[in-house]
Amino acid sequence: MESKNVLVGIIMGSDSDLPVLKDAAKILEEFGIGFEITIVSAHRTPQRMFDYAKKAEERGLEVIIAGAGGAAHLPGMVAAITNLPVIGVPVKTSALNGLDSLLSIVQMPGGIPVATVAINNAKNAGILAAHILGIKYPEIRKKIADYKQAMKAEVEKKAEKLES
Ligand code: RP5
Repeated sequence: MESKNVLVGIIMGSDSDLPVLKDAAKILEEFGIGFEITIVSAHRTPQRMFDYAKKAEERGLEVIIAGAGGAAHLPGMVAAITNLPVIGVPVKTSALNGLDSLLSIVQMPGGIPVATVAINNAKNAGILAAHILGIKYPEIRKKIADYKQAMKAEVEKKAEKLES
């Protein structure tokens, strides 16, 4: 894999989503996966959203991570336009604690799936993107295996300490 290639597009409805979505960027960086990150609002910039989703594949992106809060239409609308896999990140809101975001992202109609992670769990979105890319890129598969191995070792170490 040419690791410098930008394979993942991270988009969010507002700059207020950045503290959450940056966790996706962080884990992709750890895996050495090229990504881009920007703001694309389904409601405030609908044409920008349409253009982004429409051109994503020809620009070389292979997975899109889309985060939004409240009436979180961005992931679903992007999934409707692109043929790339879309991972949705429900961003926690102050009014309804993110349940609104979760339900509006996860409850997609048949035919247009959005792979939805837990509320605010952009880290898992990044890991899931790596899994998807790992089908094609053995180097990424290896990084996921190493990552899981390290997690396992850490838990076992903590368990041993607790048991002693
Ligand atoms: C959504 O509305 C954004 O994804 C954000 O989570 C929420 C609030 O946006 P701001 O009012 O903070 O810009 O579109």
